[in-house]
Order: sequence, then structure tokens, then C-alpha cells
Amino acid sequence: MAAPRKSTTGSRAEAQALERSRDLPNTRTAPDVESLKRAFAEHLQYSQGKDEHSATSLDRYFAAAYAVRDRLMRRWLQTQQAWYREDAKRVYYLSLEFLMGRLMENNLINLGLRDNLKAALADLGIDLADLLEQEPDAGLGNGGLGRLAACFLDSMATLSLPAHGYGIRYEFGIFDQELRSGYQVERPEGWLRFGCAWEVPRPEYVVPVRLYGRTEHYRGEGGALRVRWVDGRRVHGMPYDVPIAGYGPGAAVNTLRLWRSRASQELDLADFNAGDYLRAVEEKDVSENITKVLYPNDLTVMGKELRLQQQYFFVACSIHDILLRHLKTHDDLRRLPDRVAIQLNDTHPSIAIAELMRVLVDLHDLPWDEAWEICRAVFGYTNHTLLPEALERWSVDLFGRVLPRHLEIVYELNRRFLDACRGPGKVPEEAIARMSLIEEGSPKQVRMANLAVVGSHSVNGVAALHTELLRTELFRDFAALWPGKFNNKTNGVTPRRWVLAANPELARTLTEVLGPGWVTDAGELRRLEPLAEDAGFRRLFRQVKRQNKARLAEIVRADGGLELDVDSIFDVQVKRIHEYKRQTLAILRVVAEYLRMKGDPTYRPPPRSYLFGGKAAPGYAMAKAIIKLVNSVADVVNHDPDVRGRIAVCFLRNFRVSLAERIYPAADLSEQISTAGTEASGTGNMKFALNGALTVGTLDGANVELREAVGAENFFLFGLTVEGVQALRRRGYAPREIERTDATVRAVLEAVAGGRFSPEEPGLFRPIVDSLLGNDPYLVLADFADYLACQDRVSRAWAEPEAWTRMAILNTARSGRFSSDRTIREYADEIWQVRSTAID
Ligand code: 26Q
Repeated sequence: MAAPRKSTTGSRAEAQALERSRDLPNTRTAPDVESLKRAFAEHLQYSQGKDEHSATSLDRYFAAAYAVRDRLMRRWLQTQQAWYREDAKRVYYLSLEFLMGRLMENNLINLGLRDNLKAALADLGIDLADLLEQEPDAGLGNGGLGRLAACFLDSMATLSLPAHGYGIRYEFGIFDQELRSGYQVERPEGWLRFGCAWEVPRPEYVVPVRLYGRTEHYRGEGGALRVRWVDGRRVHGMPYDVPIAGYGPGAAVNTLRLWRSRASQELDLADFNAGDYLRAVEEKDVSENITKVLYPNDLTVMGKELRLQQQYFFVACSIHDILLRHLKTHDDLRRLPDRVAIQLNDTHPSIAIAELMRVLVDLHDLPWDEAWEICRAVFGYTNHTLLPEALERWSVDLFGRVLPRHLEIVYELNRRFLDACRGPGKVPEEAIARMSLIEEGSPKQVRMANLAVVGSHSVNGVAALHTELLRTELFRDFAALWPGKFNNKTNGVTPRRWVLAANPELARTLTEVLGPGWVTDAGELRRLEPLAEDAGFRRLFRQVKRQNKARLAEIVRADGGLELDVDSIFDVQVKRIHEYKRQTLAILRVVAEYLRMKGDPTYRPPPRSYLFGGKAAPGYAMAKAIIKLVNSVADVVNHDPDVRGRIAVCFLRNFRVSLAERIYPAADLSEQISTAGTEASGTGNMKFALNGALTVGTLDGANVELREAVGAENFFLFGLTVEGVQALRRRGYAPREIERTDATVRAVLEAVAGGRFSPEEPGLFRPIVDSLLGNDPYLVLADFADYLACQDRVSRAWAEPEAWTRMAILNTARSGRFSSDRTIREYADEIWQVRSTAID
């Protein structure tokens, strides 16, 4: 079944030559300024074929990128040799999304080349910052889940863990967001248009994958019942490897392997020989469509056939690859759990459980029970959401058509699992119905979350509160059966990208006072605490923030023309647009502020700039309406001379990793205002806090732990708790009652629904207001009054700049726990049992 891998064993002479080249004084990859200059000049000529007259900015970016890439390669090889030599247990992180953003600056920083390259380019009259802007974001994800995977890769390499990421090389990542008259318009984003300097195609490692077809049951050797999957379509998975450099001298360079679908030649040739050239080419199209585009939905899943193909395609390629690597050095698949841990980033890759069963049982002839034990020992599953609409289910019909053998396997797993649950004194029948891998009803559906729970030895939530809710609500039946399986791994973010790269001024200040250790040991930030009492340091901290605000203001000006006042509060809510995240709550408060200022000229809170940003799923009408509302409120408020200089509203177009890197460092206030019990963790909250923003937040997700870490007195808390939310829902939430009794709510809703922000189309925002007054599951109006009161506390706190700065410093000082290094150590020790191996 496997395409032959054309790796050969080289001659002794070749090995000696390579050995010598490694020992030689290393001019090609030396890190000094002169060598970098020379490398740049050579790549401009010999890789780009350009001279100083013809080179574009893009050519210069590529020349510099190749110079950096050369310096990655040797450590990459060394790392892979070390994993092989040590026979290290490896961890595989399977994810449909890796939201990497730009790669060049992080590679420079992690390799310790940034200053030298900056100097080398400066000597040539080139500004490094300008070059870095040439690189498009690798936007291969939607939001939190995809960015978490990217932060994890950075931490795993920095901690020198033998880790591999597996994902899809989408030709089109998350769409570019444009605004037309305040409405979101999606544009395809072709990040590969000019090629990617950081990927290495590996056509010699293609993997064949089957889809559709049917199963044949037959008697094998000794009369045993066996199954094979036949017919259907064949496609090829071609890997593209992206090196992932850890930070610092002892760190690893790991691999992110992204699969691209290609037409399988066998099929093309068969059609071609039959004289149907056009059909052959069409078939090629269908095959290559699988990895064309990222699904831009987060949290609302629809059972699209192509999405199932994507999931299975990349899983099949990855499992094949993992087993091949294992079998290179071990002949026994039963030892797999000692050598391999596979982490499933949500249920999206959970078909891997059925695929590993298929490969072990059908192809390698292992007994079912043994195969199952191996699966459960190998897989871990991370859940990222409690929202019911986000739980993946596939109709049995569709699933069985695309993956006929896997459906049989799921049914057999389910039969055995439910049999084991039944019996006197065991699991009650109604719990069994909830735990079944198949949801009865029409249509019947495969429950991917249940498959992932049953097929893993570990199920983790992404914040303490979220994990508690998994245990007591979503997976309560499973938790009763297997209490030890459920565990918490609170999310984290990488301080390399989110502080060192994004906030160089803050980073320099931190290193000056703390030394460089905080970059890999974020707990060191705690030593900043006493400096919160130092007036000189506070001044410095404020200066850094002010510079960052000026830098963001310049970006906003260049993109939209709005002039932000850098002395105003930068009050920021950036994240995907979703009703549960309650951008509506924030914008309704802006309206309330605006109306209050209009009605009472003596009301003079400190000036604020309200910055919003985020993408709406293209099919999510309510989210798109919210974007339009923000832009419409901005239009009115920003043009009203009565409030000029006191309030500004700005929707930041096309929120993405590279823009986020400019936003978090510039924020004074971080809005984390989801309904308690809905946001699994949040990770933006951590990026803000590390960069010295104060949080206005509910007791939801990781906000709970963030508040504990920074201290309740340095966090603006409001809103219902999870228990409060549950109690209110039981009592019956009556938003009309709130409207009747709260004059501010009434005035705000009247303004929005009555067309004050949409005079051309007075009814435009009626649906938003109707939904808030109807069966709103997110209880926006229930938290409204408390949110306003809380924001008044914020305004009063801002009026005391020294006290504010003290709080901001303490937020940075006490957020070290939210480094993804801490998170990854916990995964490595408690789920994967993999160890760091230093690279010499
Ligand atoms: C599934 C099927 C079909 C199409 C799309 C999807 C899909 C894609 C992306 C479903 C969900 C997602 C993304 C979920 C996500 O980003 N969740 C967030 O994960 C973060 C990291 O753990 C948390 O911090 C956030 O709280 C959580 O919302």
C-alpha cells in the first residue's frame, strides 16, 4: 500500500563528506553580521535572480528569509538525528488548524539572529521591519484553537520535546476581511501566491489515501474473519515540512508536517488510457480540492462532506507516517504506546481512533482487543468547547459512504462498549443512551466527542472552570465511569511571540531589570512586583505603553483614516465575532455612554477609544449584523462634534495574528465579557495581561485563574457566575422585565432598534434587539447594569495614573503562569510521558 520511500543509504564517502562539511569553519551559516550580509547578497542573486536594480521588496524579503532558513537547517537535521539516536518517545499533535501568522521574525528571535540581521540589512540601507511586513500571515486557522496549536509548537521546540505537528496545507487560509459600507466582505487569501520560504516539499514521502468504496468480508489464513476496504477513490497526500525553531541555544528544531492532496497518478493514467483525457483532468481537480480551503466556521459545525474528507485525509496520512517512523526502528506495534503519544486537538481529527484500529486490525492483523488497548493508550483528547452547536456529529449515512470501513469499526466499538456498561449494578440505561457513539433519531449520527472520550486515555479541558463543567455536565456519565481520565490543562501563550517579538520595548525593559531568564521561565516575571512601587519604573512602563499606542494609532490611521488619541483609554475587544462572546454587550455600553454624554454635558469621563476587531463566519448572519452595528455606531459617534475627543469607536479590519501583535501591546483595557460557562478558556485574555492591560471580565474560562493570579484588586470583575447563570435560566430569564424597569436599557435599545445608527434603514438592527429581548441564551441584558457599573470603576481608576500603572505592572508580573511552556510541561508530564532531550 505504501508508496516506496526513496531514501537510500549513502556511501561512506558521502557520509565523510557531510561530516567534514559539518566540521569546517562554517561560512555559509555563520551568524555574524558580515556572513549574513554575504548570504543576503548571494540569495538575492542566486535564489531570486535579481540585482540591486531589479530587486523588489519581496525579493529582498525572500533573500533574507533564505539566509535565515540556511541557518535553521543544520539544527533541524541535528534535532531529527537526536530524536532518532535517543529512540525518544515522540508526541504528535494532530490539528486541523495551525494559526501560525508570520514565521520570519520568530525564527530570527528563536535562533538569536535578529540583531545581527537587522545590523546587516541596515548596512545595506534596508530596514528589517519593512522586510518583515512583506511576509503574508500563514492563516491556517480560525481563532483560539488554531493559535493555541501554534503556541504549543513554539513551546514544544523550546522545551526540546520530540514533537511533530500534523495538519493541512490549505491553499487558502482564513479569508481576508474587507469592510464595505460597514459590512464584512470575505476575500480569498492566497498566502502561497508568491511561494513560502519556510516549507520544504517532500514529494518522495507521498501517502496514498482511499475514500468511498466498500468493504469485503472474507476468511483469511486459518479461517479467521477478515475485512478489506476496496474500490472508491484514491488520492495522494504530499507532505510539506515547516521547521519549527525553539528559543535559545539548547532548543530543538521540530517539524510541522502539512499535507496537500494531489491526484493519484494511477487514476489519471487509467482514464487517460481509456481515452478520456478530460475526465482524468476533472478527477485531478476533485482530488486537489480536498486541501484547497480552510472552513471558516468556528463553533458552528455543519456536516459538509468535503470537511469529512479533509479530516480523514490528513489523519490517514499522519497515522501512516507515524507508524512508518515507528516501524523503522521497532518491529513490534504492540510497543507503540511506549514510543508514541498522539494528541487530538478537539474532535476534528478524532477519526484517527477508528483509522488506527483499521490499520492495526485489517492491515497488521492484530487481534481487536490488543489493537483497542493500543489505541486507548496512545490517544489523548483535548476538548475546546461546551457549546452544543459545536459538538461534531456526522450522519451515519454520509459517514458510511465516505468511510465505509470506519463506520463498521465505530459500530463494533460501540457494541463492545455498551455491552460492557450494561448489567446489574452498572450504568443506568438513560446514561447508556447518552454515552452511545451513535445518536438514535433521524438521521442517526456518529458522535465524535463520545468516540474521542471512549478511544483516549486522557480527556482534558483548557481551563479549570471548563474542566469542571466537562466533568459535571457535558461528560458527566463518562466521568462517573472513568473519573481518572478527566484532567485540566489550562491554556497558555508563548512569551516569545506575544511579548518578545510583539512588544520589543517592554521586552527590553524586562530584560534590563530581570535579566533574560523570563523569556523561557515566565515565572521570573514575578520579580517585577516590587518595581510596581518604583515611580521611575512606572514612568518607564507608561512610556512603553504610550509608544505602543502610537504605533497602533499609526496603523489605524494608515488603514482607515481615524485619528486615535494616544492619551485616551484603549479599550479593546478582539476575537471571533460570536453571540456568546457578547460584542453586543460592549457596543450597547458604548451607546449608553454616548447617550449619557449627549444628555448631560457635565458628564466627562476620561476619553476612551473603543477598539473592536474580529471575523464573523461567512454564514453567521447575526455575527455579521453585529459587525455592521459596531461600524454604524462608530460612524455616528466619530462624527458627532458634541462628543469629539471624548469617545471614539473603531472596528479594526481583518484581525489576524500579525495585527494582533500590534494590538495587545497597545491595549489599556482587555474586554473578556462572555457569559459565564461559555468560553472554554480564552487566550487573548492572557496576551493582554502579559502586555500590561487590565481586564474587565466575567468569571468565565481562564479569566477565573487570571484574576486569582493577578489579584482581585487588579481585575475588574462583573456579571453573573456560572451558578447565577444556571439559576436564572431555571427561574426563567425575562429580558422584557429588565427593559421595563431599567431606563438606560430602554433608551439604548430604543436608539438601536429605532434607527438612530441606521437612519437610511431604520429597521436594520431590529433583529439584534429582538434577539436580546427574546430567548437570548447569553443573557446580555442580565449583565448589562453590572457591566456599566464596573466600567465606571474603570474610568475612576484611570483617573489615578500611578495606581493604574501599578496594577498594570502587577498584571505583567503575575501572568507568568499563562506561558504555554507551563502548559506544555503539564501535557508532557501528565498525559504524554515524553521527556526533554537537549540537542548538542
Ligand atoms: C468544526 C467542524 C466543521 C467546521 C469547523 C469546525 C470548527 C472549527 C474551529 C469548530 C471549532 C473551531 C474552533 C474552536 C475554538 O477556537 N475554540 C476555542 O479554543 C481556545 C483554545 O482552547 C479557547 O481558548 C476558546 O475558549 C475556545 O472557544
